[in-house]
Amino acid sequence: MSSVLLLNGPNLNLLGTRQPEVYGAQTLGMVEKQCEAHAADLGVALTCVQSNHEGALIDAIHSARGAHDGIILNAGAYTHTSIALMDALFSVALPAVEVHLSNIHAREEFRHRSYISRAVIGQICGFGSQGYLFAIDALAAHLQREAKTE
Ligand code: CA2
Repeated sequence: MSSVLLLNGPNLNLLGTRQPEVYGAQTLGMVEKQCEAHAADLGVALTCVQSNHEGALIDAIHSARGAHDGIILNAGAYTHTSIALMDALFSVALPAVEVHLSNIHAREEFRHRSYISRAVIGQICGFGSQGYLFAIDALAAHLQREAKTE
């Protein structure tokens, strides 16, 4: 059984409470429950963590090394600013998938740049909370391919 860390960054604890037209109506708890069920169907153990603090997100990424096989990350607004989060992802060298609820490329210019993208195997954005399920599929398939070639 493989193990994946699902990490959500700043303000994503507010999901379902404001701006449902942009971020959907589901709470983070609902999204995490769906993700856990979907992962379990694929034989993946999912651990969900959310923090509003950059350092705590970095610590969680560091702790993933040796504890998890891969990372799914929605870094929120840190996506567009945090070289430190990008460096943390590079430092653990785990396969990671970047997720955004909204299509960041169709929004304001400042959301088009992602530092996270440089350190991940792929980015999924614009599909709302379903994007997390796509990310689980993509990462599970990647880990299976990796296991076969080992
Ligand atoms: O689309 C995404 O998932 C984002 O990562 C969400 C971030 C935003 O800064 C990124 O550009 C794109 C913002 C998360 C804010 O979440 C809220 C949820 C509900 C109510 C208010 C904010």
